[in-house]
Amino acid sequence: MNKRIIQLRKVLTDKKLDGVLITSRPNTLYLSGFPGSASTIFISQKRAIFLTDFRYIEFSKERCGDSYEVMLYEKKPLVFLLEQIKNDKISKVGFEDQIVSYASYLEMSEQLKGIELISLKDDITKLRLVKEDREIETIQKAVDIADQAFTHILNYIKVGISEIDIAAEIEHFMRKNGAEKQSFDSIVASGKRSSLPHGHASNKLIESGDGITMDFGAIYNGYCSDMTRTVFIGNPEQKILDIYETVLKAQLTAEAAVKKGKTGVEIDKIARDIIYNAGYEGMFGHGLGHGVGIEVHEEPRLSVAGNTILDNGMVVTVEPGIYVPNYGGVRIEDMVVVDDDLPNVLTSSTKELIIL
Ligand SMILES: [Mn+2]
Repeated sequence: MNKRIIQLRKVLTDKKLDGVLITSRPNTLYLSGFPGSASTIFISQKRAIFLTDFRYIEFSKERCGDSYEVMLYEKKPLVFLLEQIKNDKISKVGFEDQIVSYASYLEMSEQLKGIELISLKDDITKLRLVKEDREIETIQKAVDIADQAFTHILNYIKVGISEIDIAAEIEHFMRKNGAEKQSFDSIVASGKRSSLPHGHASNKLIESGDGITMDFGAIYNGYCSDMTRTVFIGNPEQKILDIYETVLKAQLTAEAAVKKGKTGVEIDKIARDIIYNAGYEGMFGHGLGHGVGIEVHEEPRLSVAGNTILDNGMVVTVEPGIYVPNYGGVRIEDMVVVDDDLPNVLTSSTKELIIL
């Protein structure tokens, strides 16, 4: 954990700040390893203070007591903090302007009297972009749990059960196999509903001929996974199988192009060109992928707005889709680690056409 504090202190130097105040859960978890809510971190060149309330004091000492002065506040954390740092000559403090609500900002300003709050912009996000080996190992475990759930669900899906049955079975399986919880509400969209890119599982029953798009992930040790597969049951129409072939081609081609030095825009365009040239222009209305880590959607983005230059150790999804309104859709999603040449594909579930 010390390494991350050191990195943050470089940000302090670069931005001429006396300290930073971190209050969002993804960033407090990243900087301290403490997974609970109700924590506030203050880091200056001299001090690293971790504030929490009585519910978490013991656990947080265990988690980050080596790197932080772990302190218990009783009422207002920032009033307490100000008291702790009053002799430290702190006047300019960075805060998470892209996350903190306006109401919280006003409260911070009120409570931190005499301190000027400065926008950190994406300084913390940048620290989280490239994953350490240990983080990638943890993410791989989260990915493995989801892969196992996919294998399991193939034996469970049958005509007559509902989308909610499938989502509940996936989630139950993941929890029983090591997941803290799911990364997000599972998407199960079948038949015509599969044209909804983010169709949450409904009461719709699975019918013969349906395509079933399942998008889900597990959280393991604070890190997320995210995968999507579309499978078919009975005798699907040739038209949807052709769509599957196009999405698979786009997925494989774009995935193989992910490497250090490319931008998200470039990778997105590879998949988009394949899909549009096959006659599905306008039917791939989302970005190709996104970073995954402590948050299931984080930087960098693989999309028309993804200007970050990819670097080794970044973890991203590659998830093209085609959605034909009132007909159906297909999406295939893997997670990969950016490398010098071919990416390290973390997701191991087959992408070959599956007809149950
Ligand atoms: Mn995703």
